[in-house]
Amino acid sequence: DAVTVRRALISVSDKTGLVDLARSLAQMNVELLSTGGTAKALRDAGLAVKDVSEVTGFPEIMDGRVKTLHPKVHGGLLGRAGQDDAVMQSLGIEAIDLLVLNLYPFESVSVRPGVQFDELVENIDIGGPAMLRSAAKNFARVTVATAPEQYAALIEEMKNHAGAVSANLRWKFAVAAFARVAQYDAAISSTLSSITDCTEEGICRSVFPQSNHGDFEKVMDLRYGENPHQQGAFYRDLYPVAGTLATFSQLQGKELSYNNLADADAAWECVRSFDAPACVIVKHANPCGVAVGVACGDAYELAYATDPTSAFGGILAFNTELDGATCKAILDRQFVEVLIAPAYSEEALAYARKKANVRVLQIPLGHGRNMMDVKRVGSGLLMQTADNHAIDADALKVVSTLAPTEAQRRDLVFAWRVAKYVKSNAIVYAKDNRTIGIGAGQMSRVISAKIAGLKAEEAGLSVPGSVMASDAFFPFRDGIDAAAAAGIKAVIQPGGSMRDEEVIAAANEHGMAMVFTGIRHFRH
Ligand code: 93A
Repeated sequence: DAVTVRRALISVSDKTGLVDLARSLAQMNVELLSTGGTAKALRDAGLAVKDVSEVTGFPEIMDGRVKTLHPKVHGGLLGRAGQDDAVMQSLGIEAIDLLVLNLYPFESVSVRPGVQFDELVENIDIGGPAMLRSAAKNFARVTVATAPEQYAALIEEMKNHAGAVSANLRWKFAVAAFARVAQYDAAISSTLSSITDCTEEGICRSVFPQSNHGDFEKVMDLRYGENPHQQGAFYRDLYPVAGTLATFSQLQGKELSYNNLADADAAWECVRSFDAPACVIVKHANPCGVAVGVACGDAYELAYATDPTSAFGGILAFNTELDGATCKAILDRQFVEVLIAPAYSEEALAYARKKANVRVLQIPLGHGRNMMDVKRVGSGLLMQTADNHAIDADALKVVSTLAPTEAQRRDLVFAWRVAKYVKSNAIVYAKDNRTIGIGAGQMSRVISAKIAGLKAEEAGLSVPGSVMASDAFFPFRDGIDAAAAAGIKAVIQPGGSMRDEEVIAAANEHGMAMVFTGIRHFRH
């Protein structure tokens, strides 16, 4: 009982993937209806689209507060095939078979520092959830997509069914739509309940909910926790953020463990912070090799070379499709716990199948970031907004006499990106877009620097000419002295120490370039 899609209403705040989706729909002769901003985006892309206001005969009013709240829209979504045909015909209500909608971004606006109360309130979507509910209730006839990650599946389904959508997918999407509305309303209610004082001067609120959202679903029980005597399970947000680990699918391999998932998250978050083809190898929650290349193959070779000993049994993540030759090179050479990539070539999958134990995860690339971090302490929770700061290469402040060269600048940015994912105290030595040595998790920064040098030596990599990133400021000049002795030529660090002057003087003495980021990336 697949239903052919003839007419679609598209109304999206997040315009990711919108044009591609609409183009595919248009190619399948679907008539497109849209609200103001969405219609404009589609017209700008050269697509034919009808305004909802033309359908309703009513303009969008009150700055968009009322645009789709109309019987022509809700009748079009809720009308039952057969049963409601007569009333629809007599009142000129045309059926809408597909609703593509994502809501006003209330959640992300609500955690933005300094957000004003009026803006928060304006981001409470009314028409969106109403339409989601109408479409989802009428899943017997209507398909409802609520997130860009669903578009590919929707289009594939329609292509395979001559423009129709199966009952199974309609049902799955309807359930997801109700979950989305529930989560959205929970976010509104918990945010508003955290506002302690609403005065004319502004609002006094905490970004943290009064109580736990608790909107998680269990994905699976794990064989055990971090250690075999502990029990473990993996839960994900009811509505996982696009691009994050929780959206993975496992294509083959042994059951995932607690540590696999924790390490996979570290590897994936690090690798997807790069635009160019990159490879990240993680061991015990730390990157032990990271490189950017022209393709996944050379990125892997360079990442591996940083620390071949630690790479054994590691978690390997790529931000591009993994090709057959690289997959073969990896699996012929080393033991791998988990492979992660946004896509795999047929040959890569064929090689992987020969090593049936290797866990192969596919995670669609996406720009979404988790907003909140949670850590258990005693019988309490520590909560913070996630460390989603991305380096702005143009905002680096040169503090040394010597300015970094172009190549050093590139390497500094690279090393800084890696350092963000290394446990503190983190020191990363890098050159030519690859790590040379990584010092992680030490209680003293100078020891981390020494470890980075030792690692490089162990791997037979030459440090002279490399750059160094430090996740937090140098409290003393000793870390700089140690790096200089190893041959480091440029340093990136937050700055802000009481002894910055002494540290900068040390850099100048050693003829090093030094830049400050003004941002710290502790990670524990
Ligand atoms: O302000 S609303 O609550 N009133 C409405 O009638 C309405 N209809 C759609 N918000 C409404 N929407 C939302 O507009 C959708 O949920 C979507 O997020 C957004 C798309 O607006 P535009 O197409 O103008 O960018």
